[in-house]
Amino acid sequence: MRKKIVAGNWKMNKTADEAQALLSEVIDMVKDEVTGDVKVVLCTPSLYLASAQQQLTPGGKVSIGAQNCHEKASGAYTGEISAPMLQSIGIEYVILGHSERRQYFGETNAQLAEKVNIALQNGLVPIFCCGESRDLRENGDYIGFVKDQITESLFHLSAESFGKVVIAYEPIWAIGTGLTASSAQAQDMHFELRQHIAGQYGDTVAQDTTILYGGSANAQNAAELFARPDVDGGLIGGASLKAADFLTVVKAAQ
Ligand code: 3PY
Repeated sequence: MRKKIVAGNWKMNKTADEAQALLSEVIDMVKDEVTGDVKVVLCTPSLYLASAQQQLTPGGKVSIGAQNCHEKASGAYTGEISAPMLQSIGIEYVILGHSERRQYFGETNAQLAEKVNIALQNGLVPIFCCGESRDLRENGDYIGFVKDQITESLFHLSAESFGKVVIAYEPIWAIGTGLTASSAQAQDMHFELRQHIAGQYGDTVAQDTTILYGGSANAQNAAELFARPDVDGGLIGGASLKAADFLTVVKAAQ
């Protein structure tokens, strides 16, 4: 079923004490001030996942997510973390294919298909990121490019498995640049992606797919972005690092 989700992507930020304080603040604020039906996911650095998970109140609106996992279940992959490990400490979500992972760690659509598989096999909800570069947006078939990312990493899934995936459209030109897609640009792409999904899985699955917008979404622009019919919430970078800003974004989605 299509859900409203606001996921914070903390990236490689916060010391342990800062992470604990931010998480407590967000949990308290969400408990006291968020009444609507919106799922809040905090994707912390992997080092803090276990303690973050223990800070949660059972049955609350907040869940914890990882920012990546390896495509293999276990083995000699120094420094990596696996989907079974995440599942074993109760983690529910995992971001896969963020453009920073694609750019700095060379992740490919084919590799991401494997990561999606292992995440699903271990009961994790993949937040699958896709998005085009600025050059492509200005000079190329950027819609086709993003559709291909989805085709190559997700369309091997059965409709049932696909239905468990959350998609995050994050134009690379809007990540860490302070530029944001206008709400019309976000809506246009989300609409295109929903059509693409409908072509593969049918209308019901497409309508039920949660598609988040990411890329400098913040307290100022979230309400306008989330008001668009095909934008089901956000994957939030910088604005998830301050509890008050993040809360404003969460409230914009309810
Ligand atoms: C951003 O908001 O810039 C992000 O990359 C979120 O993932």
